[in-house]
Amino acid sequence: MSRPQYDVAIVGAGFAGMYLLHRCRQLGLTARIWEAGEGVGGTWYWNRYPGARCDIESVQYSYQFDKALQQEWNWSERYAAQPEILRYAAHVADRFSLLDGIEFNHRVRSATFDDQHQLWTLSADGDRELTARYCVMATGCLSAPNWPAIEGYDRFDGPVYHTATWPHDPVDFRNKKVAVIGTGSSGIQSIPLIAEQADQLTVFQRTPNFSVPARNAPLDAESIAEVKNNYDYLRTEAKKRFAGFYGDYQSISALDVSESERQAEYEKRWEYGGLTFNGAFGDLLSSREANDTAVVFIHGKITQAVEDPETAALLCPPGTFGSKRLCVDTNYYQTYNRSNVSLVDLRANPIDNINKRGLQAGGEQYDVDVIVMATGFDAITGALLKMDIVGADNTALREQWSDGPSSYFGIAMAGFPNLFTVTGPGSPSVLTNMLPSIEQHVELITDLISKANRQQCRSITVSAEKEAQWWRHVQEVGQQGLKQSTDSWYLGANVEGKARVFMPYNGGLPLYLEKCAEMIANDYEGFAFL
Ligand code: NA7
Repeated sequence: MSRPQYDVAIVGAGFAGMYLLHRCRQLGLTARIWEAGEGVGGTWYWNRYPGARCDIESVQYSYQFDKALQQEWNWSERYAAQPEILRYAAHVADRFSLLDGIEFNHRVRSATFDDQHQLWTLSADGDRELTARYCVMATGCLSAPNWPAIEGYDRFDGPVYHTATWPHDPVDFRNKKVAVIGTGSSGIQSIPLIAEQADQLTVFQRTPNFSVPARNAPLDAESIAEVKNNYDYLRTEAKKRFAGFYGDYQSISALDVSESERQAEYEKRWEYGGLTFNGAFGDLLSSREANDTAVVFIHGKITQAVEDPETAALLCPPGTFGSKRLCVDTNYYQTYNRSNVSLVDLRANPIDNINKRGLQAGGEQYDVDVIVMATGFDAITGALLKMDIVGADNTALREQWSDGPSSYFGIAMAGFPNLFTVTGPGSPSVLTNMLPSIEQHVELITDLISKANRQQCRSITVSAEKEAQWWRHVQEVGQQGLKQSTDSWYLGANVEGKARVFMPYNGGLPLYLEKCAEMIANDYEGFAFL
């Protein structure tokens, strides 16, 4: 087939896929989305576990490409819960008439480049195929669930749920003995709510995480109006921040203030709630000594909150503050004071197996009715590598990335003409507010495609040399600061056998935007239009 069905095939109908479809249409490109789920929303479609909530304030975790949309939508809470985010996604799909461009229940199994005709063929179950000149993977950074290799899932008599693929009907934990495995953000959000319902809850923790209170609350009309009146300014300010969202950030060193000033600053931020705790001092992630002051402060808070000293000690993270994404919770530590909640330390007692009645850890049997896997994701590369992606000259992405990923600006790879990734490895992605980062990538990718079309080109390729240069820079900035010092999903350390490479771009959003602007100003340096 020499003529493709569409200009652009898009995989995924999350926030990236939806904006891609809209932007393609605005630019006069024909586009089609294939989406595995039955509705829009991407990661928010799948992650329906109790307590699932955004950790960035909702007024910032939203699209900005359309001023009217920004003005008309009203968030009800400081941190939107998953159902509200899903309603927002559905509203966007409806408002921009996107649904007729999306085919749901289409899980893409493979994407293959046809060298002769310079087009991509996607295939999904049921022998369905789609051809397009360009293919954009809008598959998300946190969308391939991590199922740890534990023996015996199928032997358990009860249900095993994963937070990342939660059932659509609410799960009833009443009168149930429940095991939760994992204490990352998903565990920390769901544990307090499961504990309120369940008869007994046993939490199996391998590594404790740092968590700060969300201080979530309803948003009043006045504060919404204030944001809306200043949106342009606030969005511009956000782009000047390392993590892409505005807030109260200080650049001074934690070591340049007195002990009492430092405590007062931490205390103020603990009371305010949320991720701006990270902004207390400018060197928390670059100086070990400064970092230790935050560690000691949070350990103190945990020890105050948790009555049993042994449990409190287990909940205190031993490592670096902020080298993993800081969690934001509601009543997490206090939950361990409930008489129906207990904590098992998997470092001392690793899981032996899952069995008919529950699970065994450190030789001890825990009988439960339900198991909840809050074990996270095969992050950033997982969703891409689950598909068979084959580029020019039969090059498989899995082979190209066997020692770890590489990419040009996180959006394209040498050897894979006409293929783009939204927030791929080497993009600021998960280290930033995802929605604005997604929008920026979508605009860059569709501008590239549009330029190729204007020039009547059939292919866009990436220079291997330029990609290698970008990737060296990604690794260089990845080494800066303390983030590398901890095993995390940024490094692929949470998935057995995964290559250890710092995957997101750690240079900060402003530097990334500056580099993008340079590349564009140099006539899209590194890209060739043929
Ligand atoms: P995370 O943050 O990756 O957390 C997963 C948790 O599961 C974490 O505590 C892991 O411990 C634990 N885990 C993973 N594998 C195992 C095994 N084999 N045995 C025991 N425990 C295990 O995922 P989340 O879904 O909570 O959050 C992901 C992001 O979503 C979050 O950062 C926010 O951005 C939103 P470990 O730390 O690996 O020892």
